[in-house]
Parts: sequence; C-alpha cells; structure tokens
Amino acid sequence: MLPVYQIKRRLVDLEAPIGNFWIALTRAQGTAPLPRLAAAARPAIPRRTRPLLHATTRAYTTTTPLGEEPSGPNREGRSKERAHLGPFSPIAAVLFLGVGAAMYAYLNHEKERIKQEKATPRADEVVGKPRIGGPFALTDHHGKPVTDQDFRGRFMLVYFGFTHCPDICPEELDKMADVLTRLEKDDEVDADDIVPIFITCDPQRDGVAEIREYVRDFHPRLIGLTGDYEDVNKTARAYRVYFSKPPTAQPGEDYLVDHSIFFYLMDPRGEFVDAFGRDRPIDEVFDKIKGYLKEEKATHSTKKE
Ligand SMILES: [Cu+2]
Repeated sequence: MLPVYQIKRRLVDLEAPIGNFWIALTRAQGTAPLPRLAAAARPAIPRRTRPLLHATTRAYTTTTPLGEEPSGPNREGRSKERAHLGPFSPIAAVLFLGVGAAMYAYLNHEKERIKQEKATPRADEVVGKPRIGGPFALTDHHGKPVTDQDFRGRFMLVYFGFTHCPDICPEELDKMADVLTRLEKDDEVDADDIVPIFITCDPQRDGVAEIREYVRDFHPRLIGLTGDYEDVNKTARAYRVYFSKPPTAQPGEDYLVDHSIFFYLMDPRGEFVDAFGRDRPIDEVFDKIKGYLKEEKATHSTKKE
C-alpha cells in the first residue's frame, strides 16, 4: 500500500495534464465565446491544482455570459465580471437546488416510512430470539430418509451426540427420556406433540445400525438420525452445535468427539423455542416444556391439522 501522502501526490500529477489540456483547448478557441454548454460540461478542476493555472486561465474559470463578445484586450474586464458570479453559476444553482429538493423529499419519505413501521408491529416478529435450527435431510434409525418437514406440527426436542460417548450423552439422553415419561403421564399435555430426536455428530462410526441399537436403550419414541458427514455438519451448524473429532484419530481407533451439550426445543413450525444446557435441573426442564406444550395448545390448537 502506498502512503496516503504519495497517493495524494500522484492524484495531483494526474490532474495537472487535464488542466493543461483545458488550457490548450481554450487557447485553440482563441477569442471566440465559449459555448455555455461546453462550460457546464467542462471538467471541474480541483481546487488543489488551481494555483498552477492561475497565471494563464483566470479568465476561463467561470462561464461566459450569453451574448457577450469577448475580445483580447477586454479579457481583464470580463474576468472581473465573472468573478462576481463566483462559483454560483446559474447551472450550479439549479443543480444545487435540485439536489437539495431531492434530499429533502428523500428524508421526508424515510421519516414517514420509519413512522409507519413503528406504528404497525409485525405479528410474527420475535425479538431477541437466536436463529437456531433450519432445514435438514438425514436418515433415521430405520434407514428411512427424513427431513425437518416430517416433524412439522409437533415440537422437536433435538440433541446432538455420539454413541461412543462414555458418560455425558447417556446421562443427557436419560434425562430426556425421564422428561418424556413424565409428560406421557401428565394429563394436562399430550406427549405425542413432542418428538425426541438424537442426531449423531460422529457419522463415520454411527451408521443406521449403530444408531438403532443406541436409541432403544433410552426411549421407545426416541428417533436417531445420521447421514453423510456433510449433511450432519450442515445440520449441526444450523443448530450452532460445535463438534470436533481429534485431528489425529485414525480409522478404527477409539476416539472421543468433543461436542456442545444442549437440548433444543423447536416449535411445530420449526422455530427455535428454548435450549436446555447440562446444568438445568430436570424438574425445571420438565416444567418449561410442559408450559410450552400447553401454551401451544392454547394459542395454535385451531391451526393444527
Ligand atoms: Cu457426548
């Protein structure tokens, strides 16, 4: 990168030839009056280079009044007359007023728009909710392809983990199963309104068979999902789930996958509702989920097919 002062210097060097060209052009026209249009179209010579031109072009730096017949000896006089006009030639004034009016109209328009936007709050507007979740296309523990769309109309309770996880995943999935069993026993809610989903973040080792074997240890309704590394990775990213296999892990070698530990509750429209970390007591998780299920019934029951 060039230092700023050098860039400036180069710009001045570039401008000088343009200025000189203009001098040459006006000289070539001799004493003939400059057409007004040409004056307007003339390249603006930046202030910085003006001192360079003063000696020769003072008389040509403003427009020629209409109908005036300039002549050699008269030059000094004309220049004085033009100096009175200063930079506010009629064209500049029209431009100035035009730009001013346009800006005024634009600002007024924006002010109106913002006022209207504030006056009409959007019904679907959710303030402060993180963008978690999104479309996915994976394979379930029966080998059947599934997408997020298959679960629309029901809540999804999503957990990412891996079947080789020694303690955390089993602990968390036991907790999930416990919450589900309590919901099933609760008369105030319908446990079928919520689908528990386990998504592997170790697709290299967790195939359909491994997942099927694994999920039945926890809850009969637990759905296990796996897929290509790319599809799993895309899903995890959508849920803001971080996971990483140790870079040194060799095929066949036992390794642990570092991963985030969260349950994500998504509503029947696939929108994020809540996330439960490891530190949330099971009673609290149950109360919260029950509350969301009841709230959904109360506000959206008519919309459910
Ligand atoms: Cu785990």
